[in-house]
Formats: sequence, structure tokens, C-alpha cells
Amino acid sequence: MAKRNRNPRRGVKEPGARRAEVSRKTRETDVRLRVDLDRAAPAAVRTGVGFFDHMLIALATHGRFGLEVEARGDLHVDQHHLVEDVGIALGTAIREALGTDLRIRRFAHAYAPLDDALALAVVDVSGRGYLHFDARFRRARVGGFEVDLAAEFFAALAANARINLHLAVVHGRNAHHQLEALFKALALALRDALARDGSLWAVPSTKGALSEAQARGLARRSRR
Ligand SMILES: [Mn+2]
Repeated sequence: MAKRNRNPRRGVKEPGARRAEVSRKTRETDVRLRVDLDRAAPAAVRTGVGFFDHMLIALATHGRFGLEVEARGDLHVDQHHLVEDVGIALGTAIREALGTDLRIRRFAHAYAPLDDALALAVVDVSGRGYLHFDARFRRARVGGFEVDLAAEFFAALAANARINLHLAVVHGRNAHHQLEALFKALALALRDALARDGSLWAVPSTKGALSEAQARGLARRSRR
């Protein structure tokens, strides 16, 4: 894995770097994950669930962000803990990588087709986590992946990245295609929403803040 994003002496993020690393260990899972929002590289993902790896690689590849994931989980129970905890770690890493400089496009949406399937993703990097998920699948499993866990992954991602996320499969028959279209639509929307917007002099919010850290920063400055 690449080098840490924190300056060891001062404990602060290098200016301009939008990277984060999350290590998360419970009795159920052990997840190490890195993101680099500004440097796309071939994703390195190993979760022990092949189809889930395929989806995470699609997300990073089409989202144009660097992603490394090493995750182990209690797969002898089922995949729920692993998939949800990777969602928590990814959401946390995205939120940390964004930091307090939120001069980003913020709103974005994208459609992605894959053969018979068409999916829509709408994103607002609002500082408030919310997921609307509208998809029906004809199979319970794709490869070994438990299909209903896709919604758990997206919910954990939205809650921890604190983004408003609406995902829908518009149509489709094949569950592999439907899921992959969802991840690709999310990738395209995130790529757009997280992109820096050089025309902005401040955060694109009527409140002036898109995170608790920002709101606290505004409070500190106004008291000076
Ligand atoms: Mn595929």
C-alpha cells in the first residue's frame, strides 16, 4: 500500500491531497482501505467475494479514483458484515479525503447502461447521509455474492460519506448487469460530484458549510 496521507510530525493532511486511509477491525471483519480522489490507478481489491471485488473495481475505475481494499470477514456466517463494513470504510475514507475544502461540484447524476440493464445514480455531497434504493432482482445470488447486500453497501457508503444518494435500476433482466450498471452509474455520478470546481470561491451551499467540521471552522473564525 502507498504512503500515508498524514504528516507524521504535525498530524495534518498535506495541502491539496485528497487521500485517506481507514483501518477498521471488529470481531466480524478486518478492513484496510485507501482512497485517492485525485489519482486514478488500477484498483487493488481483495475481499474474498469475487463479484464484490468486481463491483468495487468498476466503481474505482469509472469513478477515476485510486482504491486499495484488503478485507477479511466472517464469511462462514454470511457476507453481510464484510460487505457493510467495506461500505462503512469506503464512505469514511471519502469523507476524510474530502476534508474541509469542499469546493466541489457537489450535485451530479449519471445513467449507465449494460446490455439489457439501465441504472441511474443521483448524488448530492450534502453532509447528510441518505439512500433511496429502487431495484428488483430475479436472483438471490450473482456468482457467490448475495444480491440484497448491494443495498446494505450503498446505505453504509451514503451514511458514512454523508452523501445523499438515489439509486435506481430503470430496467433490466440480468442481475449481474443490473448490479454492475448501478455501480457504474454511481461511479460516474461520484466522479462528477467530487470533482473540484475551480470557479468556486467558497463551498456551494447557502449555509456556507457542507460538514460539521466546516461549520465548526466557521464558528472559530467568527469568534476571532
Ligand atoms: Mn461484469
